[in-house]
Amino acid sequence: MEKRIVFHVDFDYFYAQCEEIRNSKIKGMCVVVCIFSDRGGDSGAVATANYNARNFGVKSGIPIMLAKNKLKEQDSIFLPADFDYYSEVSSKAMEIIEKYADVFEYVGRDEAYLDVTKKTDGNFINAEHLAQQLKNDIRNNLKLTCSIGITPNKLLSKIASDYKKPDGLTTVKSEQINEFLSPLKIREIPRIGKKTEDIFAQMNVNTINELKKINIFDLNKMFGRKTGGYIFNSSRGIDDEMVKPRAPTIQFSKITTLKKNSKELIFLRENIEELCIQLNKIAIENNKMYRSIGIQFVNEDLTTKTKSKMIKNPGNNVIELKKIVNQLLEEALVEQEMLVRRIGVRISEFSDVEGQSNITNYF
Ligand code: TTP
Ligand code: CA
Repeated sequence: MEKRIVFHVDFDYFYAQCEEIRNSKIKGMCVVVCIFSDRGGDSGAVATANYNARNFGVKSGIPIMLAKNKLKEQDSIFLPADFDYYSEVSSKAMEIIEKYADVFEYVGRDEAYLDVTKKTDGNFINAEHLAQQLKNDIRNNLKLTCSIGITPNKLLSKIASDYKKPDGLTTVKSEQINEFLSPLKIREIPRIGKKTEDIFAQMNVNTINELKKINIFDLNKMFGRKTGGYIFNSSRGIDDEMVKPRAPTIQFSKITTLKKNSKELIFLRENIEELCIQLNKIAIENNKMYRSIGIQFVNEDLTTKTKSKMIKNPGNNVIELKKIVNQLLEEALVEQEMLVRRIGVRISEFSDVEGQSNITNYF
């Protein structure tokens, strides 16, 4: 395969950094973004935290209560996650980043792959300059920092972007692959989770260098050919997967927690119609017409139910939106046994209102 240069761009402590951008006063504090379970009080989990908070052992997934305990002596702030706002920051950043790529592959709100082989003439020095420009660009425009891995493939770039965080830039050229990978923990290989790590730990295999000593036949025997082959290749930094053009799916949504859990049509209708008004306003402000309309229930046990519909002609008329949403609501309530805790509306499949363009919101 021809030599390539691939970037993996990953935004640092993303949700918490977005909060710092919005309010620079909290920057020196321990910032913890929480997903409250809407049972009131402190029940729920930490989505992410800034590096100040991480120093005290606060990280994604731990209970909010535990995080509060770890930070009780610190200057700290606990904020509820604001996904609409993070999506807005993400979409602005992605719009900038996209311009630096020959091929741009959106992965999620805070990461993307870029093939930059042509743009850099396959030269790593040019690639480092390009990556530095990209970092400056999003810092100057959005005050957002990211970490970038620059290597010959997606696998290595993903590992490299994580190597020096936050605000990192890590280059691994073909001739450096061995030296770079050897000392790393096998867990650094994407998709190797705790279970696989434990299996290898029992065999006294902890680093990638040690992993490389296991031959392909044994790996295949342990994990099957597909995973065995993946582990064998990954530990040698081999990955042929191309950067595939992929843009973020654009959609707007609004969701609300109901004052009381309910499955009563009239009560739910009142709430969802209010969301329709807010959502349609956003479409109009962004000069967008939409073709797909969907609703979502989050039930009392936190399971979800969705219903959606495509309309014939794109539109952004609030009366039409309410009409379709009401139909969907009635359909969703047939055979609905559980009470609904949160209710939401989503619109997508956009086209520009004539003469206008530029979308700045997606998630
Ligand atoms: P990550 O990229 O894993 O983490 P991060 O951006 O917060 O930190 P860093 O890259 O500097 O290590 O996840 C991206 C976002 O996804 C994160 O800001 C919050 C969210 N998230 C959760 O909501 N729950 C989780 O368990 C994880 C891991 C992430
Ligand atoms: Ca990140």
